[in-house]
Order: sequence, then structure tokens, then C-alpha cells
Amino acid sequence: MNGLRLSPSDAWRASEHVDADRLLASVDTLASFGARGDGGVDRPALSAVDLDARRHLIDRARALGCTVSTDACANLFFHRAGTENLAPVMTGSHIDTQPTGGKLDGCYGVLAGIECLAALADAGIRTRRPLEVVVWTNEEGTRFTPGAMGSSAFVEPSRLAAYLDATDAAGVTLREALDAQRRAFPDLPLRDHAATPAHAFVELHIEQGPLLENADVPLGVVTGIQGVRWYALHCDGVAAHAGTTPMNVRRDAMTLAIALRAEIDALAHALGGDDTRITFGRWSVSPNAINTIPSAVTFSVDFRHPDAAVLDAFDRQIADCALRRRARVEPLFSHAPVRFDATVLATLDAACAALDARALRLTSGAFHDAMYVARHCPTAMLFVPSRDGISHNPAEFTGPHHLAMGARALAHCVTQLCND
Ligand code: HGY
Ligand code: MN
Ligand code: MN
Repeated sequence: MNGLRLSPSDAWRASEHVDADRLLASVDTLASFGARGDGGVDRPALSAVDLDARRHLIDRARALGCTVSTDACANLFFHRAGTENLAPVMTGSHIDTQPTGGKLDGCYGVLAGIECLAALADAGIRTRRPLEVVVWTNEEGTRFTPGAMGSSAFVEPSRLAAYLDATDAAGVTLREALDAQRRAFPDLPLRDHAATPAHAFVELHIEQGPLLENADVPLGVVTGIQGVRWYALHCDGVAAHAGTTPMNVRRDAMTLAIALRAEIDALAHALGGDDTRITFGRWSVSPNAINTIPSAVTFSVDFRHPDAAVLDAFDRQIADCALRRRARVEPLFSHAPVRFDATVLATLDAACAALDARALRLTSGAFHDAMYVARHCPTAMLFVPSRDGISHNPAEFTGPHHLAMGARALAHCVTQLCND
């Protein structure tokens, strides 16, 4: 990664031309697509409001002189040409949200990337390498499971085939949603990934946890991401009358599910100790009637841990648990812990130092598209603080000063990398 080093003034000038007001206004404009009444955002991947938001960002990118392309998984690529036709530096994130999401998760990384494009234009800087801002499809994985679909299919295109029949709650398949995107943007050329691998990828994101705020530090240089496992647990019972069926003859699926949840929770904490993060976030009950004993209950398990051996042990033991209780475990998503690239991390350190901003090195508790892209090219992430560590919640908030500082550090870093 050595090569022509920019005169420090160029990276600095790019960071200096980040316009905080323009960035903050772009956050509110994007949040208007799928706005909730409580200040949050509900913008499912490839939904009508997501397509409207994509159209808005495509228009912004084109107005900044970028060419726009897409791929088979509807990722968007906003390409700013360099002086040489070299492998581009990429930055970006996702714009799909949780159902009760905030304005910043993912969106901030995309908008700060676009702000870098605008800052480079304002500063009259033409970097040696192209810079590409990416919108990765379906990172949250709430409409279509698994998460981070777009980045995973970008890194390994053969994965897409297995995703196409994933269905949302209304029975719409990913295949149909991708067709809707193609119909909405028929003129977007397909990016030739094989011909243009990325030189490096930097993702700017809110921390979504309390560490930076507790340390009173404005920037986090993210050294890696902990591992993740998602499962669906299927529990069967026999539907029967709530009033007439004696307790000792019931086969209540909910009784089984509650006992299984307790056993899995205990297992996770026994294996993972203080680093355990276990969540049982999505439940479905059939027939879901007050006066019928449940015949089927399905619940989700989201397990996170930094240690690959713990994740593998959990895999084995959750399967044993389910077998013993005659339930069915369905693995949904799995990613090992990731370590980011030392050179990109050092470039982020240098950017923070150039801004005279204190930075903390930390591991991400949340997964991100960068976990897949790290297998494609040298990758790292940069965080800004989340107030009260809150995210996946309409109350998600980061102060304007921190949002601007993160974007300035990103501009400094990607400008530097664009001339490696
Ligand atoms: O679930 C995650 O870690 C990410 O926020 N989608
Ligand atoms: Mn995110
Ligand atoms: Mn998220």
C-alpha cells in the first residue's frame, strides 16, 4: 500500500471543505423517505420508499459528476473518476433501516461519502485513484434474511442465488424486489466487479453503543467486528381449547419455547461470559389466538461474541438443546469475527491526528458490510459516538459536531488512500 504520498495539504484541504450544514441537511432529507411520526425511519430494503431514497441519492451523485452503476444485488456505486484508471477506493454503507430505526444507522456513512465527493469538488482536488461511494443492499436483514446481503454478494457473487427466494412478511421474494429495482432504474449499467476490484474500503458508521461517549472521545478507529450467529427455533405443540383442556394433557408450543429460550440463554452466558450478547427478538405464534393453545412457536436467536471458538461451541450446543427438547433449529446467518487491515487503520489514525481529534481503538459490537468487504480488499471502519449508546431506535442521535468531525476524518483518509 505504499506509493505516491499526497502532500498533506490535499487530504487536509479535502477535510476542510467538508460542509457540516450540507451534511446535516442531507441527513434530514434522506430521513424523509420512510419517516416515522416519532422522528425515526422505517425504510425496508428495496421497498417503495427505499427506491425513492435511492433515486434521490443517484440524482445527487450525478449532480456531483459521478457515473452511477449497480449490480445483480442492487448495490449502487457512485464513481468519481481519478486522474488514472486505477482500482478505486470505496467508502459507503447501507440506507435500509430497522422498522423502528433512526436517521443515522448506515445512512450517515453513505451521506458522509457523498459529502467527501462534494468536498473534493469544492476543493478542486482530482485524486489519482477513483473514489466510489457505495450503497449496499439489505444490510439490516430485517425484510430479507440474512443481513449484509449486498456486500456478501459483491464479494462472492455465487451467494446471490441462495438469497433470491428469501421472502418478506408479505411473501414478496428478494427476486421480485430486485426486479422492482431494475424496473425503477432501467438505465443503470452493471458494474464489472471482476475488472474493477476495490483498492481499499473505509466505512464510517455510528458506534451504536456506549464506549466512545463513556470515554468522552469523538472518534473510534475500529480494529474489527465480533462474530454473529442467527437462528430460528421452531417449537411444535397441539392446538386445543384453552378452557376445556386439562393442563396435564396439553402440548403447548409456547411452554416448550419459553423453556428452550431459558436454556439457550443460560448456555450463551455459560459459554461467553461477560462478552455474551444474546437476543430473542422476533417471535411468531400460531394460531396466535387468546383461547387456543399454541400449536407452533418460532423465535429468533441473535448471538454475538468476539471469540470464534465460543461461537462454534454455541453452534454445537444450541443444536443439542433443540434435539433434546424435540424442537428444530434453523441456522439463518453466520459470520466469523473479523480483523481489519493495519495500513487502512494507520491511515485512519493519521486522519484523526491531522484533525487533532482524540481517537479510541475498539471492536464493533454490531456487524457491518465491512465484515464481508474485508475479504475483498484492505478494509477498516471509523465510528462516531451514539448518545446513550442507543441505536435501532428512533431516539438514535449523534451530535452535529461529531457527525462533521467523522466526515472530515473520512475525507482526509479516503483522499490519502486515493493516491496510494
Ligand atoms: O445487526 C447488526 O449488527 C447491524 O446493525 N445490522
Ligand atoms: Mn448499520
Ligand atoms: Mn443496524
